[in-house]
Amino acid sequence: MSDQKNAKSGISRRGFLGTAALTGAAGFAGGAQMSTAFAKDSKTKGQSGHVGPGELDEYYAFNSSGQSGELRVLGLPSMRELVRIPIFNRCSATGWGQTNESKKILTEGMTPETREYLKDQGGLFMNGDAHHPHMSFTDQTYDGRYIFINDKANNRVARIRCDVMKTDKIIELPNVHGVHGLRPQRYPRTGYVFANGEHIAPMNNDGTVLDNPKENFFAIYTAIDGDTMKIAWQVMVDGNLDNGDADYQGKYSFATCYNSEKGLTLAEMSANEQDWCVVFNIKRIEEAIEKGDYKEINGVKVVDGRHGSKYTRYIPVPNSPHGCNAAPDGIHLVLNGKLSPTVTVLDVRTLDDLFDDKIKPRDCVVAEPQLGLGPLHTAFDGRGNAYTTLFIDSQMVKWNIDKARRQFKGEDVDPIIQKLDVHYQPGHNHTTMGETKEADGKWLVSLNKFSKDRFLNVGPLKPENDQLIDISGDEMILVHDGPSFAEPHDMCLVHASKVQPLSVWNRDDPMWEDARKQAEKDGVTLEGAADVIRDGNKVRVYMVAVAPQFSLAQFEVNEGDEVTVIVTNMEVIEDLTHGFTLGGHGIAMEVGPQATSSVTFTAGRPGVHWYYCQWFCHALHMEMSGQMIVKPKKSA
Ligand code: RUQ
Ligand code: CUA
Repeated sequence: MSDQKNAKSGISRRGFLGTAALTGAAGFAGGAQMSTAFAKDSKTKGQSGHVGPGELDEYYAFNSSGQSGELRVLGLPSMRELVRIPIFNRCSATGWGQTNESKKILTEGMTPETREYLKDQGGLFMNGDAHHPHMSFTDQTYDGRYIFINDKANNRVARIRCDVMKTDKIIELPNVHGVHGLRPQRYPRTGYVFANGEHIAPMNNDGTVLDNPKENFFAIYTAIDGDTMKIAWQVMVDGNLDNGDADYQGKYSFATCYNSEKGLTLAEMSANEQDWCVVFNIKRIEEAIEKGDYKEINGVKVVDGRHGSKYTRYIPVPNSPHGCNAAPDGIHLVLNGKLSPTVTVLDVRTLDDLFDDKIKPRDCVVAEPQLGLGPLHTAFDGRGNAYTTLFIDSQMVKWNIDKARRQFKGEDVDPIIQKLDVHYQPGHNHTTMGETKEADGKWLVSLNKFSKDRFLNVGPLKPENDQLIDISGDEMILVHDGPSFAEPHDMCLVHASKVQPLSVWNRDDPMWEDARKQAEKDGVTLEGAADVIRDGNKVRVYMVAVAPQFSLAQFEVNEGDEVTVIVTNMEVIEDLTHGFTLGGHGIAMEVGPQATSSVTFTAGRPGVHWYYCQWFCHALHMEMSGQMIVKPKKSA
């Protein structure tokens, strides 16, 4: 059955197998029997994925959007998209990347070098590659405070406040080239946010060193303080770093490595039969920082964690491992083989002995089941089962961790429970609450990179396909296809009870503290403003928005003035978002209920220009408008 369906994915199969054959990975065997795939008719049984009109979903799905650079919030199981949170992208609707409030967040965590580089190019990165969204933890489960997410493209990590569902911090990581894996510390709380540097480069990448990667190039692992969003420390490692996770005890964190060879070409990168998982000893690294056993590089304390270091251990894993997933039992860590048809399972209870040199790295391996071709990521149901995506086979494989351990010890037992076809080429997968001690084993989402024939043809750029799978029973049942725009990279499935967002902003929110300080200096009260303050050639226009009017129906400035418009929305009821769009000036911003937003621009066009509210807020929404009069230079 799976072969027929996978015939459609011939190109990628060949491509991927080409690599596997090249490296000999296809020959690696963990010893398991391949069980037959069977997919159940989705209508026959299982829990209902239907959420009727007016009903609420049981879970939030925080879905990274890959190269779109934003975070999408869906309801699960309905898979209805609820809101988009701009982060690394420029958002036309909300003015993210244009408002003074968002620009401050986008620029304050930049390195001086980046600020200098962007000086003549608008001052901002306009793109991001948002891969791994994860919620903050307290005591091994989600605490509803923040979502952290990485930007692989421009080396950044962002934090999203779950009370207002807006980004509030973005920092750039010095010394890092491509932030890939990202995970928050689970215990006692977050705590650290761990970020993997994927690409290797010279430590001081200023052009003085350009070659000999084996000697000169490194990858950097970063621990960020999730409360302050300041970098706590970094560790220099051998090889590169792909995905990562943290344990349930707060002692160790992990990263897979796929280019231990430090190669440049594909052949070089995949030459070794084994790469490794790097284990970081958090306490020892903290002691190193305390004792001063680090080098300060570009303002960051960098600990040497290369081979032989007491701060790290390198556990050999076949072959170019990708996903790195800690099981909710608090014991097992699954490393997904990618070019190897296996996953490698570690028992984290062995790690103390490994760091004390009482055992060898491979002694930490307690299972290595052969699952199928292209294992990328694994999710868990809290009942001892694991679900691994098989990219090349286009399948989800359900297997039992305990059985895999017994098989590894030589018992004649097959850990594979079921293989389900998914459509097509799955990357990440995620179970409800599956990365917490409260994993509830209800739903699984397979984030498939290709959709091929599953939807109406929309031309060469096809949607991807996020498939909902019922895992509440003994069998996986495919329930729903969810098309999505580039790229549903990863998601985090959080029970709705963990998140309590506000419906209107608090007036004392720090988001607009700069605007408030400036208003105080100008003798203006934001909450009742209808003021135009001139300060040389700077003009600050303060107004209030209450449906269906702005408190200023007109304001006047001179050509060439630097104009800042500060709008405060004084609605006290939910859903009354206003906006400020200035025609012909490329200016638009969202102003949420009880929020203040501001934007600064140059009045470069003499004449009459209308501004209007772009959020439909009232029967007289069309009338919610006003005029900016720009007096030409000669008459001014
Ligand atoms: S990695 S498809 Cu960027 Cu999340 Cu595995
Ligand atoms: Cu306010 Cu439309």
